[in-house]
Amino acid sequence: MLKRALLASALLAALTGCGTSLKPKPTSADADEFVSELNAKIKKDYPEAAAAQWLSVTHISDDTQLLAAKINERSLGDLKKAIEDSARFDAIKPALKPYTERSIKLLKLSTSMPAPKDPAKLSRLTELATKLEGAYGAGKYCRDGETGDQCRDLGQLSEVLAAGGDYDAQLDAWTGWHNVARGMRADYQEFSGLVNEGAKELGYADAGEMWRAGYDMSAAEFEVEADRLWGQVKPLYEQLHCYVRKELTDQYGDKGHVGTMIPAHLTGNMWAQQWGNLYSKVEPYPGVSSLDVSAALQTQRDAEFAKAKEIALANAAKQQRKELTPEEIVEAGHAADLANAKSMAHRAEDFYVSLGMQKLPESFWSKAQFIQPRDRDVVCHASAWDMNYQGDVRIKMCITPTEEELSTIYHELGHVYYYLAYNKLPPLFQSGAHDGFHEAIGDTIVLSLTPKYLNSVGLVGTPVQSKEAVINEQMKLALDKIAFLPFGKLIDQWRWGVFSGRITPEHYNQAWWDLKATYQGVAPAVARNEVDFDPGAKYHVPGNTPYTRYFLAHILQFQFHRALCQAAGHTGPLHECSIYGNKEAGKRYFAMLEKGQSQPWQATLKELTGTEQMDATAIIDYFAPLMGWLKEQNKGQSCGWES
Ligand code: X8Z
Ligand code: ZN
Repeated sequence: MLKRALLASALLAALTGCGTSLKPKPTSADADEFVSELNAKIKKDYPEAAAAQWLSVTHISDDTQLLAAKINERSLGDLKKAIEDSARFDAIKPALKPYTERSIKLLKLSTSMPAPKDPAKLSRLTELATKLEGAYGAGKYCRDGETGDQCRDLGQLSEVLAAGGDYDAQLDAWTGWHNVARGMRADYQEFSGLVNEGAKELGYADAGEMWRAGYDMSAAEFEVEADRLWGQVKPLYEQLHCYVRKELTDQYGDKGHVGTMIPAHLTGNMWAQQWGNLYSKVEPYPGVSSLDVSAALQTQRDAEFAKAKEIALANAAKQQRKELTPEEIVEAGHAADLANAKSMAHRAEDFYVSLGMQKLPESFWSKAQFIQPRDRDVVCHASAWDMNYQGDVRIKMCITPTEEELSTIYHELGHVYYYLAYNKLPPLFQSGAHDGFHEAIGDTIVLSLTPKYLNSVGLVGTPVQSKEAVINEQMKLALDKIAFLPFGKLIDQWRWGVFSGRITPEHYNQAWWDLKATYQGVAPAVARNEVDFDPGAKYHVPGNTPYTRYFLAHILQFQFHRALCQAAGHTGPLHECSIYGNKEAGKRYFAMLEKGQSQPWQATLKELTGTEQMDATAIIDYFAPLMGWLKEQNKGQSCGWES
């Protein structure tokens, strides 16, 4: 059907080549038909592209990358053609039905990787995109003389940072991973140039403007809006920064700060984006409350290991053996990792089901990637997938038994439940109200994992009710949620600068660290230069995923939480609320998910929260107890930093 429409338009173009327009004006019914045929084509073509993409990141090889790049080339080419074709309805825009007009508008914004029309450039673009993501996924740090298994991947290097305590080992792990990204610099430069070209062909000033145009307001308005939200939360971050810098200095002496800034490799995280791993070192009231979810998860994993070894021993006994071979022990470890990862995912599923949502389909459990395979490179960065717009939903993770990973499972299932909820909509409406909504769904649920709830499922001990316990809990959460805010903002400040040409390749790295300094007050402890390409060490840069969505999500999730707690009839302080098991809250949440991006996000937000504005007062209110405490602690300190 669509083929016929495209053919007709090519014919018309030829007829009008002489300059006198013989083109009959399209009607609004033509536009309706265009959109309906396009939706059908997207639905038909999408599963193949998704399958190729899935294989290219769960089995990284030249072959899977070639196929993914080729299929992506075809999809982006088709998209380009469809967008061009839709331009014939520009002249009759006022006559279009709102549904049709919105569909055409969303079509133009449906990729963050707009492609140039030139076939050679399009082909090069998808080749580079696949190569960059593959390079990130397969990246390893080998010290002098190390080869093969001696080299460490991102997961292993991150463990060194999370453990903390050993300044030199952390610096080595940090530098090792960041240096992996050096090889991406030239490819990224070329890649961003091609994406920019594609955006300009669509009428945008550059790709950054195109990314900012996806928020039901002008790109310029969105930039102001993001700055406004950052202005609301910046004072919270400054207090946390001040306290953590002092604690690090107490611990590491002069090495605990770089001038007035926090050393990038001492935050427990490769990118200094979430600092939750510092909790045990900066706990306000040590010993008051037991909040160590990771320890409980590790215990569960150990129990799975014991079970798996027992089964293996029973099998060995059949061959008259009393001992397991080293290979059998590794196998048992793998089985235990998988069983434990699945049980963590079941824990998360249970929460969504308690809200009235469906159980995950059987295919989820058989087709998802839960743990890191031993026999091949994969992209471990967590993601959620809708493979076919009709129920084949998956996550791709390398789950380990830590609290951070448990939260990430809830995050990914938020995406999955969004997919399932809006699957009944036409494909062009199958997206988040805006991308920050998509990122906020699961995180909102994580805010309901209160000590009381965690205790009820055996993940922490009996909750303590005291002012000190509240401060501890809030500190733990703030190290992740408040610390993240400037990071969430700065990644795209950098990319927008690159796309607009304000940041030139000669200053890629300098500009990156300038932004890290300005927003986060974080600095590298060793000199960096323009051989380095530190932005490439963060997945979303080689993966070309816009990042402002996470900044917005960190504000929205508190807004959602406040609204859902209200719906659930919660009356006490917000941080005590868990919506577990509350069907009314679940109904309200699901109603939002079902809307996808069928209407401007402002309307969707209003339906859930009563307001059309993103607003940081919920996160500010939530952390009010901690902020009061931090201000006391920071009295007499000279807070802030010089960048
Ligand atoms: O990338 C993610 C998710 C997948 S959408 C795991 N997040 C950001 C990150 O890891 O950098 C979630 C929080 C921020
Ligand atoms: Zn996400």
